[in-house]
This record gives sequence, C-alpha cells and structure tokens, in this order.
Amino acid sequence: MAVSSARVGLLLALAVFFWQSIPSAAKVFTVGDSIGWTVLNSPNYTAWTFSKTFRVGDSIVFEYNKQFHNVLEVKKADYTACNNDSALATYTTGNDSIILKTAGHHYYICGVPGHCLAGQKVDILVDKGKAVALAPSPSAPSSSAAPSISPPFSSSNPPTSSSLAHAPSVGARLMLSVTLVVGVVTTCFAVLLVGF
Ligand SMILES: *[C@@H]1O[C@H](CO)[C@@H](O)[C@H](O)[C@H]1NC(C)=O
Ligand SMILES: *[C@@H]1O[C@H](CO)[C@@H](O)[C@H](O)[C@H]1NC(C)=O
Ligand SMILES: *[C@@H]1O[C@H](CO)[C@@H](O)[C@H](O)[C@H]1NC(C)=O
Ligand SMILES: [Cu+2]
Repeated sequence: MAVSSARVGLLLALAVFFWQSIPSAAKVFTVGDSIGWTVLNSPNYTAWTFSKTFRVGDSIVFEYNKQFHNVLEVKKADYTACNNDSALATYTTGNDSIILKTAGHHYYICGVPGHCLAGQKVDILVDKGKAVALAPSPSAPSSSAAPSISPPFSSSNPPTSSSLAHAPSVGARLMLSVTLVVGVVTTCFAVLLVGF
C-alpha cells in the first residue's frame, strides 16, 4: 500500500508540474492604483510595490496629469539621487503603458523638479525567469482573478516571442487540469489492477 501511495504521489506531482508549465496570463498594474502617479499626499510607491509580483510580460501603467508630471526611466544612481538629466526613456502622455520586457530592477521617477525628492519614484523589481503570456492589449487588462502560477524553470534569458504566446484562458487551464487529474486517477487504477 505504501508503494502505491508513493506512486500516486509521484503522479500527482507530475500533474502539478504540467499545470505549472502552462503560462499564466500577463497582468496590468496601474502604478499607485486609483491614486495614480502624483505627489499629492506623498504616496509611498515602495509600499505600493509590496505584495506585488511583477513578471516579464506584465505591464505597468502610469496615469497622471501631463501638465504637472512625466515619467522617466532611469539608472539606479539617478533613481537614488533623483537626477532627471540622463533618462533611459521618457514618457509624457499622461497614460503611459510600459511592458516589462526584462527581469531585474526598472527605475522610474517623475522628472519635474522636486517631485522625485517628494517620493514620486518607483522601483519595479521584475522576477527572474518567470515570463507570462503577453496581455491581449493594454486597453484590455487581464482579469486579476487569473491564477498567478509561475513556470518551474528558471532562466535569465528574456522571453522569446514563442514564450510570449497567448496564454490559455482560465477555462482552458481548468479543462487541462481536469484532463490531467482524470488521466492520473485512471493511471493509478491501471497500476493498482496490474499490481505492478
Ligand atoms: C515607504 O514604505 C516602505 C515600506 O513600507 C518603508 O520602508 C519606507 O520607509 C516608506 N517611505 C517613506 C518615505 O515613508
Ligand atoms: C529636469 O529638471 C530641470 C530643472 O532642474 C527641468 O527644467 C527639466 O524640465 C526637467 N526635465 C524633465 C524631463 O522633467
Ligand atoms: C488610459 O488608457 C486606457 C486605454 O489605453 C484607458 O482604458 C484608460 O481609461 C486610460 N486612463 C485614463 C486615466 O485616461
Ligand atoms: Cu511629478
């Protein structure tokens, strides 16, 4: 009996393994949520990033009044020093959607004098090697109810276009897992009957 239990456990582990290799859907994060990108009431964007997991393929959206703010992607030193004169990228539309294409830190500040020093800065740490499928489009944010399961393999390589293929819907994932579980149970019975 102990041997059978071990076998069942192994098969269940395999099912979980396959389930995890199905990429989860990309998420869209609005920086600051409903508060947006601002200096009013000194939002703490470090606190905002806590409890969030950013993955390659996810997007962040900066929403702000473009008369008063902008978004600069900067290097770490410029993030720390609030230096606005060597931006890696500049965004000024007031509704900037940025796809997180690489793992590691992505530093953003507002370039308007004083704003970064007042806390309008955010360090987005993107998980290593945990790519998700691309969001359908920034205008159609993926459901936050989507399970956030990461693939089991770790890789420091940026995802290729194939790994950014559309993710199966939650329904498809459910169907797949049901199929897997049915397969596992059937296999277990077969194993028990043959008694091998
Ligand atoms: C922002 O929040 C983080 C995490 O809660 C905290 O460590 C940090 O001191 C806060 N910063 C400010 C300026 O309050
Ligand atoms: C950077 O700061 C200077 C003042 O120090 C300001 O005139 C300029 O507009 C800022 N640049 C950006 C891109 O916000
Ligand atoms: C930003 O753009 C998206 C579509 O790209 C739209 O759904 C959203 O309402 C816009 N937000 C603001 C504050 O304009
Ligand atoms: Cu600003």
